[in-house]
Amino acid sequence: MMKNIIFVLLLFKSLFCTIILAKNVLLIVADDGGFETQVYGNPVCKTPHLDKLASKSTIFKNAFTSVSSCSPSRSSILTGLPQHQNGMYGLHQDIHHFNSFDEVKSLSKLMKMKNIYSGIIGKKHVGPENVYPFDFAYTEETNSINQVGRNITKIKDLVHEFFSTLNHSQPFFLYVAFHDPHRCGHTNPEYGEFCEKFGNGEEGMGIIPDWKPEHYKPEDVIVPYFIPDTPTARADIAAQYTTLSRLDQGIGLVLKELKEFNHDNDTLVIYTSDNGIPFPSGRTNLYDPGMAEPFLMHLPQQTYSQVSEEMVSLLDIVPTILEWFNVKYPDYKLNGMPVQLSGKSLLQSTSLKKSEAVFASHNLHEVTMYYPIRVVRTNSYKLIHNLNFKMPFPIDQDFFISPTFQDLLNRTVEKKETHWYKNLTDYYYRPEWELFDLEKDSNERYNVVNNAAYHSIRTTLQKMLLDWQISTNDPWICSPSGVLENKGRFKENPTCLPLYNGV
Ligand SMILES: [Ca+2]
Repeated sequence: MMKNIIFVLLLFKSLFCTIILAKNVLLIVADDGGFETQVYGNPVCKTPHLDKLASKSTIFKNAFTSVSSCSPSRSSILTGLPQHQNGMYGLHQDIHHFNSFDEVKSLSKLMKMKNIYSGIIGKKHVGPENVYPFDFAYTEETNSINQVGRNITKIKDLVHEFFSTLNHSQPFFLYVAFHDPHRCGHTNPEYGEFCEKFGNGEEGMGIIPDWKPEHYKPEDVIVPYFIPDTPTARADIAAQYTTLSRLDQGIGLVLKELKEFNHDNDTLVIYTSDNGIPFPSGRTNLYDPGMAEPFLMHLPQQTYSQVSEEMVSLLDIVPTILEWFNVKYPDYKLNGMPVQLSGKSLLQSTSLKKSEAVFASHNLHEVTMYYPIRVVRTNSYKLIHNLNFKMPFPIDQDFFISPTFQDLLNRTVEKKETHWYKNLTDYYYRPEWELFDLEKDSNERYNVVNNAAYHSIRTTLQKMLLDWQISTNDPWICSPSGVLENKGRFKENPTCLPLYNGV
């Protein structure tokens, strides 16, 4: 009896403390970060600060982005809406110029409306400003992206400044968006393929005082199944690891500032990445190397680590943070259609319960790269719909010039062994539908969509995907075999009218 009373008291104390203290959010997002960490099973790449965070976090093993492209993913993280619903169909910068719809109620906008102090440090890459306002902002819009996204001493100082300007009665939402470990050979080749030399103290590289670069030998790196095992790719991965050491040490500095300002016991901390790593089948793809993401969630005063196998989406971040702040998602319409969040809060996710599925939606990356894809993924299966399947899969400028892809191109042209699990022809030309049995084929090698044994699975997944597209007002719902008519006499009954185009 006494034991039970003590247990109830302890439970009450724990809930009470959580209710009183739980008021802030720190969201840390890596740029093109993957699973090159001990916590996700890579013993070579040294990431002690992420490991430390993981030791007191829920480690999600089945977390997925809804789109494997930077701006679209960041817009989805900050709005809880897939790219086809929030309007950020491709990259935001320069000629690409994609933006979310003006009426979208993003997280930072909702935070401002509720008088929660919002800050962004690092890569913003979304717009327009009126949809994504922050009270405290140091981003590529007004600074060098390498300074605010890779110079971890500068990032530490900005986090310090954020906390110094904070009114302590005010809750905060701080979004630290590192630019590491993104490639930089396309824009700043002088710093190496992954900017792994930027700030390393060598002549002409500048110095980041807080960074102690880790170096790796190409022969020591772990080559994932989707990357060709060649000396070139190994050197590329070794550079990526060095940049990851800067990200990891930067995260350590941010968390140290959080502690020094006494917010380590009242802040929900989430760590994830916007999209897959910049290698074949990774970024801009919705195969698992492009879609699966690291995801750690630390609750205030959490002192233990636990693993969750639950299927989670980066679309779940907005519902999670809104529940955390007890903010209701507003009722409103976008382009005349009511808006609902399709994600779920993860605050109750500690019981290892399994969600049915996650969904993904990709349209472009760069403006020239129109290749819409829709995906549903369960624990056991993945169904991919390549809407523009008759077109070769497009390749972005940054990835094109990378050593790994150049090596792959050269080896293919010269008819040499590629040491890759695919060939370029299959990579470029994909069937309209791809279905993978992930329990037997976790590397997504064998498309079973036309296998009669999977007919009912295919039908079920197609129905789930269609339902999600309807619930998220996907304008591509009839593509590629029909045209959606939803105005005039079709207003009350939107219909896909057939094109008879043979698809
Ligand atoms: Ca990215």
